[in-house]
Amino acid sequence: VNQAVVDMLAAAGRVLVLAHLLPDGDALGSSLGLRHLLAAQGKEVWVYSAGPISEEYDFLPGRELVASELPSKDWPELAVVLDCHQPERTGVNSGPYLQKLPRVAVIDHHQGSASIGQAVWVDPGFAATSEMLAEMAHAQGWEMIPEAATCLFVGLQTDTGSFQYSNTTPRSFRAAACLVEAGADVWAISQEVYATRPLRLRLLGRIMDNLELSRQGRLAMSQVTLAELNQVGGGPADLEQGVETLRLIPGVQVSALLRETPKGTIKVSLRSRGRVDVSQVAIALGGGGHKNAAGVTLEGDLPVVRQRITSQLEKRLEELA
Ligand SMILES: [Mn+2]
Repeated sequence: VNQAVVDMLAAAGRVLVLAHLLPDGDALGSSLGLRHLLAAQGKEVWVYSAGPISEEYDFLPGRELVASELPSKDWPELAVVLDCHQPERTGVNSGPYLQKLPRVAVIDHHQGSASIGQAVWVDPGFAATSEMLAEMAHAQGWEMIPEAATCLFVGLQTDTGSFQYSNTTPRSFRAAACLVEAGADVWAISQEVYATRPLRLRLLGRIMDNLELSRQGRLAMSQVTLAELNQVGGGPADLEQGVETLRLIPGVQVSALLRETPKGTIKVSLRSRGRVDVSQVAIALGGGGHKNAAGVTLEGDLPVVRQRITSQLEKRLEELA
């Protein structure tokens, strides 16, 4: 636990909490979890998220409190940036807003160094930002109300793939145990988070139709065009399952899913199992992530980007051989 962050949180009465755009379970779970922890201490908390939020997280306690507008500039005494450490990842407006605040704290488990913050706690050894918050709350003896426990559990559960990914450690299970003790209802949460939606299965069908296995089945590549996405309906969050499923194919060491965005860019989601570090590929191209899960957005036509990514990933596989 980072003492500078703890001190900054203790000193602030009005706190702005924000995470990265297109929030996943950990971004939202850690934001709302921290909100509940601080509110239980009598602090005023503003949770901000600029863009659309996937409806599967509608059940999170306090979801209705997430504002799509920033508080007036003199409102927060402190902003806490969660699950990312670059201000621009929190949105177009919040980036410049954060630069003007006197105090910013960062709590994140992604690799890299923070470009903002007077108190920075970035540790890729944690499976989730929610795990960091659970551990901090425990260490500080903060009251873990059931609402906070639920939100943090969702963050920990989703970022560990239900405690299946290699980022899952004894510490993750200890944090999970504390959260369940404090009132996180595992079955109720799992039903919400892992509900099977027909739309997602249809998209999964497209992804499997477009699947290409190469390098003796070690590399899995697939794509979704904007036309296919529009035809089936749904948004980026509906593709998550597909991204993960590619990696689960027996023998696959590295997988990539490419998707055309409405802006004309290509969003590349990379996954690996074992030794291949896909974050190196993503960072080299201007993206980010973890060893086994990373991503990058690139300009260019789908076939060109696909070729570029394929050759990068093949190179990584050859280096290991
Ligand atoms: Mn995370």
